[in-house]
Amino acid sequence: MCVCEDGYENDVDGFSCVDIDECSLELDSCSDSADCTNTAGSFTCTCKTGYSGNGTVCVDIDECLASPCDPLATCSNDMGSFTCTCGDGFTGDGLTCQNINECDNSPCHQYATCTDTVGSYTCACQSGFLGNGILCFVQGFKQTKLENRNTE
Ligand SMILES: [Ca+2]
Ligand SMILES: [Ca+2]
Repeated sequence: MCVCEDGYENDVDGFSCVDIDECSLELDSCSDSADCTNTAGSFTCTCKTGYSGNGTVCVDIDECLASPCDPLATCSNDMGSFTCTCGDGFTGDGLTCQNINECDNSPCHQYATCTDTVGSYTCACQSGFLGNGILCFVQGFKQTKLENRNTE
């Protein structure tokens, strides 16, 4: 039998030494958040993407500190990653957010004019009509009738 150096073990014939694959045998000391790479006589640990450290100890990187999202999005830090979410009234992947034109979906009353705004929209009854833009009625239309309609 040969006496093998650290990181090697006797081959089945007992006359030569072969590398120990610490990674596949789970003899490594890598962090759960690191990738283990077998090398001749040893192994290396490299923190996974989204983590920093020496490979034995890996800690999550708080990517939000670097403000990676669109200014109109909120950033939430996750283990090994992060998420950007566009704010209300905006659409996109969070890295970039665009204003939604709500008027495309005709959210206002048929007798109202819709105006898209950044992050929102407004409804205004056309001239000759009263109301809040979501509901418009002809001037002189009986208020009681309108209230009845709302409660139906
Ligand atoms: Ca090895
Ligand atoms: Ca993170």
